[in-house]
Amino acid sequence: MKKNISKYNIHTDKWGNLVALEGNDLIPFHIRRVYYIYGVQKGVRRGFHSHKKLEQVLICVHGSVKILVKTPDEEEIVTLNKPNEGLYIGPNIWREMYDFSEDAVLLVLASAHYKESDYIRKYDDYLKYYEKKVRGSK
Ligand code: T46
Repeated sequence: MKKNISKYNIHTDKWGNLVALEGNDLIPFHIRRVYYIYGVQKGVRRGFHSHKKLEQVLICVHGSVKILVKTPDEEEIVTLNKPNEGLYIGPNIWREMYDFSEDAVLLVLASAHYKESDYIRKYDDYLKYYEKKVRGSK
């Protein structure tokens, strides 16, 4: 599964903390879009899709959230609750985000502009796409 968790350096001084992220370096792609999700109500589950090409790094800069990442072969639940920890999610991985704390702010760095045609939003379509494009190309 093309995903991994990175810990970023925190610059701490008497004035507080600073985390710096640079594209093509700590973030393994050129950052073309930044968005953030917050104010998610208790019990809400988001995501339910995969991307054909998009690469992203998810950082919960405040609060906590759980991320389910899965392929037809494996699945894992990652808890993000540190502002210096990023979860990289590559293409062709199904994701769901849930258990947002009330104060959660989920920051996302993305490798491309928003493009609906890059999404696969139905799980059945994802399974078919995965068989054909991912397994089929191995
Ligand atoms: C992902 C997870 C982690 C835009 O207009 N521009 C944007 O850049 C994004 C991300 C969304 N939108 C619109 C599209 C929908 O009308 O905002 C609405 C909510 O988007 P969506 O339902 O896709 O949100 P999530 O939380 O399910 O998923 C988002 C990202 O879309 C997705 O790429 O991996 O966060």
